[in-house]
Amino acid sequence: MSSEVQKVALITGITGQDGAYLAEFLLKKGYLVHGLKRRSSSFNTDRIDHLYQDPHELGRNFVLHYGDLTDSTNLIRIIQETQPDEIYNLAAQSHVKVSFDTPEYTANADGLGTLRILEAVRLLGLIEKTRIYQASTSELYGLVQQVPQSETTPFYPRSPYAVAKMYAYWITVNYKEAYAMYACNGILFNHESPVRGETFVTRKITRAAAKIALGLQDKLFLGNLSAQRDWGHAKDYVEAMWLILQQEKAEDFVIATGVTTTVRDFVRLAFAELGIVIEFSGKGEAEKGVIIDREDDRLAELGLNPENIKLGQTVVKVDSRYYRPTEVDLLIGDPRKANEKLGWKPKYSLDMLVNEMVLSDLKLMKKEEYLKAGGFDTLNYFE
Ligand code: NDP
Ligand code: GDR
Repeated sequence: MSSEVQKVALITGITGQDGAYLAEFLLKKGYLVHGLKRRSSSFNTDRIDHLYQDPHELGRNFVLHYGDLTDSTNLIRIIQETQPDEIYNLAAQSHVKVSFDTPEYTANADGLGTLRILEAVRLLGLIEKTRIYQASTSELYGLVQQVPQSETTPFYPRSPYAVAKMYAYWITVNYKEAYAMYACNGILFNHESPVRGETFVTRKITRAAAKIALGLQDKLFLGNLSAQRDWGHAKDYVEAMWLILQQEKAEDFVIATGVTTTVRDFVRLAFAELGIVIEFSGKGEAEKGVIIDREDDRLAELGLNPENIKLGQTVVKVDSRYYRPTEVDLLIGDPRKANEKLGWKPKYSLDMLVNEMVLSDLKLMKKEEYLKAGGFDTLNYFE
């Protein structure tokens, strides 16, 4: 054990994709990790169950607290009790499309929630001690004005989510300037992983591709196939969050790969990983993706039955219900500042990301396939 004092981190949104990767990352670095989780009527800790430590054990370094970003007094109490050296504010209603349905709640949690954290640190006299990371987003750029987007590109948010995050961005800058707080924005472009929420487009695609390959689903319905995103891996991006809080001076950073891909191409890549070749034809709502070829060696390698993959079958269709009232068409990040000042570079390429996500979903869906075929009698197969 080193003689260094153990650092304490508080992660809001610890049950989400990034919270889970960040918690694992900080625990490996020797941190005492506190996490804020919401009360829910069913278990919501799937992504962090492997990190759980029994509260009856002494010397725990992973502790969860019930809380909510809409509840100031709760946040003040938890920050007072935990006295964190670093707060990572990752909690948010993070779905852009859902923010059009729940704009007020999104503003409260994503916008005012950030203010509540900053105010709590200030009121508790922790300005000197506590560094704050705010989960800002490439959605701030919104309507395309220039590419690639960097720290100096103007914002033009295009959803209630992005507008709420814009408030959070500026209140973080303001508290840094007004109170000399160490408070930073990481402007992160899209990042994904096998534990990405199932309704974000990459995961929706990798899950459906696996199900279609196993004959468990016929079609995948998507919205705007032409949207372009700069997709990285969450594992790389949580390392950048940590690096942002280890600098001498608080600064904001863009974290991105610098490569952009259409949703359509992500679909092609995901199916190709399973040995299924897709071609798109048609325009707008009439566009569709059809299986035009099959790689039998790859199917055999993955234990897939070629009979489930029928040439000429339409597997992707457009459903306008997934369109957004206002869309963000093109995101490409310029990560040069992070490369130069943080020494940060992504280790994952898009191909590696797609490979990991597709194979992970194939494994999950195989379990579903066995269950469907054999009921609970097949469960011991997985032991
Ligand atoms: P997720 O949606 O996977 O996780 C969001 C987390 O926030 C969950 O733990 C969720 O809890 C929690 N949460 C939601 N509302 C509240 C609330 N009112 N109070 C307390 N906790 C709440 O998001 P990601 O992990 O993907 O993203 C992390 C952060 O980074 C978010 O702020 C997101 O907006 C931002 N971001 C994400 C990017 C990405 O590509 N992933 C890119 C740029 C920014 P529960 O599990 O109970 O729902
Ligand atoms: P995004 O991610 O809105 O960029 O926000 P999402 O995966 O939801 O959408 C990416 C693009 O794909 C298009 N799309 C679809 N999206 C979804 N969810 N479902 C569909 O069926 C579908 N079809 C096409 C979308 O229109 C969009 O253009 C994510 C979130 O993690 C935010 O919290 C984060 O701030 C940003 O990334 C950076």
